[in-house]
Amino acid sequence: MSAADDSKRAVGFAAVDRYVRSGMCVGLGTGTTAHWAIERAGERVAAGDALTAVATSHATEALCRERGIPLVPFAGREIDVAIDGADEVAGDWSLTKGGGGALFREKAVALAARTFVVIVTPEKLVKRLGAFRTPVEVVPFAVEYVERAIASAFGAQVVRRGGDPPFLTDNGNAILDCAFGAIGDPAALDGELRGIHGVVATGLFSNDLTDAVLVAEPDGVRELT
Ligand code: ABF
Repeated sequence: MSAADDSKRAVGFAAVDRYVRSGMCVGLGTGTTAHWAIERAGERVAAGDALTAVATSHATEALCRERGIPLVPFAGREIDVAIDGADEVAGDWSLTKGGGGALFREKAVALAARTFVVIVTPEKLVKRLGAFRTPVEVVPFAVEYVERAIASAFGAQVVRRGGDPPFLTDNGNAILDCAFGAIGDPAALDGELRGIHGVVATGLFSNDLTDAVLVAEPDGVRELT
């Protein structure tokens, strides 16, 4: 296993060990770091824990099934804790998420969870969001219209189709990746973008969503305060 995998494993395991009590319903995220939280949850189930999970993507559903973690529908019951990675974590704990295209369901689960735990490796920590392009999920029927609206409001160089080749999300929607530069007010920008007809969601997570941030440091897992 690579050093990066070791770090991601450590922080994924720590999130489950510190925040998931027996029998909880856990929102499980997408990506290579959240992968290890799923692995740890699978170990807990194998040891007899009656955990259940809500998955944030088809890929996460598949891995949960492989690991024997019972899945419940998103509306099925209260989510006790959600654990997920991020593309950027700003100093105020606002996030850029959705680099893998799962942003809508990730945000739905984070909003519904009593506690939302973010697990990252150190390079994800930034002063302000924006170096990573902001994913914007759009209904395909309106994608050209939304592209023009964003270009008109922020400049033509800001927006490009997400994915190479462009892909559809688990919800059947398109992704636009937007380079806004340093983002001073992620919540305000999220609201402005969602005001464009056709935009379903953005990868901008306001800081009030994040309850804990665990970082895999070389000498162990650090919990930000
Ligand atoms: C998911 O995983 C996405 O929101 C985010 O884009 C991605 C981070 O992936 P990784 O943990 O592999 O860097 O949380």
